[in-house]
Amino acid sequence: MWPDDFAARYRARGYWTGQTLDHLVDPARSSFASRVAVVDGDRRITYRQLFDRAQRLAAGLHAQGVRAGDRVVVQLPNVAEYFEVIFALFRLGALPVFALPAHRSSEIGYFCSHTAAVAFITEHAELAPAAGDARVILVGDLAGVDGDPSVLPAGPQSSDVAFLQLSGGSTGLPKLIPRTHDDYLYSVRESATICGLTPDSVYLTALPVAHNFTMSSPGVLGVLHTGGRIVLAPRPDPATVFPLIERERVTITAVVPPLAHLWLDAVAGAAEKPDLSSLDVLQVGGAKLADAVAARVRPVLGCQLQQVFGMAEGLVNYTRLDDPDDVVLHTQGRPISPDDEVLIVDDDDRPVPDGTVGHLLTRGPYTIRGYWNAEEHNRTAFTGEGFYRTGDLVRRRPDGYLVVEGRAKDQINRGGEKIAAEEVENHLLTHPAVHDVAVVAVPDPYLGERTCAFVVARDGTAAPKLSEVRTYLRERGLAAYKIPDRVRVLDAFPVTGVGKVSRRELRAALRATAS
Ligand code: J2J
Repeated sequence: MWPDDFAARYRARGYWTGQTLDHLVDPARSSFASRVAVVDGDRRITYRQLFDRAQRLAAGLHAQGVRAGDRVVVQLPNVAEYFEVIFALFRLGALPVFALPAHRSSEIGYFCSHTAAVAFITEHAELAPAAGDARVILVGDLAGVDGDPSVLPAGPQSSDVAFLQLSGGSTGLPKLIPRTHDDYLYSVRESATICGLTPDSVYLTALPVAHNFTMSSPGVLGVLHTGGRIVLAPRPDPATVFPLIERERVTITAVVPPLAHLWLDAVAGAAEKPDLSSLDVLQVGGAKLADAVAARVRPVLGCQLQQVFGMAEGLVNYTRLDDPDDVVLHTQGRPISPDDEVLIVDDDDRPVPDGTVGHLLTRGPYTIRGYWNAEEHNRTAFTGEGFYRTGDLVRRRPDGYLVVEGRAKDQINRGGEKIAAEEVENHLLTHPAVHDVAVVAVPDPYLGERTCAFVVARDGTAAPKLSEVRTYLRERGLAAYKIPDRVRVLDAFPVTGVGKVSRRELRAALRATAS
């Protein structure tokens, strides 16, 4: 948590207002209670209906024993129930732990046990065994969880942790990110302003709704804060999304670079063009957007591009809607807050001049000071002064805008989906024929990066082939996006001067054999 003097400053400057997330849908707060908040297929749910249902669900969960501070692993696709669940949990002061729909027994088992979760809410009955002691509630059974809201105890404090978000991670086990009501709401409110949201905004949720980008930049919470409307897309493919944009007159949506690419190609190649005339803003973030793709957004889609460089740990950078093309097409934006402190440093933590690539460190009013229950990891993930080491390599232009130039963390960014090399390596090390393994990123024209596992076989055994590796990891319950795209067998790994596996040399070897 933030030291007292920082917390006092963030309150004094009006960043932390004392509000809690459950108030976003409170009809008493707003003039838009009768307006539609969420569209899910044929279902149209007003703010008041969402609020009432969340209250009743909160009471039902309370009757089942869910209490303030309890953890509840939430794994829901883009469905209306997601909102009922999170606002019920916010009301109770219980902490959603946001799993992704793609997560399987390995991840779910870890989230449930690591957080000692009391419940696991999912649409995947087959994942129930992974939940351990947590009570499993299937999405179809949620309607039956109901109670009388008048018996609910008082809600949470704004300085409390509101939920645990997932870190992209670079270590063996995923880290959990504790975000408070105060800090998250600040980023949501400012994001809504920066992204020009109004009560007439219609936001299409194309990415998974629980991802930090979709949730808060400005995302679904930004829309609810402003009184706009959320349209849930079950899938992000053009055939699903374009008719929804047309029908619901969507004004803003958020995608990762490969999706931007796909949508652009679909529109450019369509004999009969979809009507995307309502779309004002296409936000692209999660991974580096290629200049060539950025340049096509306005000519092909007829809308404004906004680049978003954010992280679930906090700091979010945006290009602004009135920025010149030079900024929008070639930078990843600048921070939300005047109190976002950004340091760009060399390998010894010494600041580098503007224009020089260095490690991005940051602290501020909505950036965490530590992961949840991870004291040892926190000692290296944060500086002594509380700056978060993002692991990103960036350059700051004289105008203050950031350009992402690469990454120092052992992570693969597969089209916006983050994979911790060590997590996959640890799974593969349990394979009987694997002596050693290193998972690295391979450049890919569509996804930006894919993964390659370099394997050294155990003496006297044949190294597993790609198909075996894939089956093995799937059976271990790893999410599909983390399963390597390629496997390379080596006799030994190249090592650095200090005896560590040289990922740089492995990547270079891949490039050499690819050309
Ligand atoms: C290059 N790399 C980027 C970008 C994120 C808004 C938008 C995205 C996220 C997100 C988010 C990038 N160009 N435009 O939480 O609120 C890489 C960086 C960063 C990591 C964070 C949000 N945008 N990245 O992607 O927690 O490496 O958050 O540190 O999933 O994604 O990943 P994540």
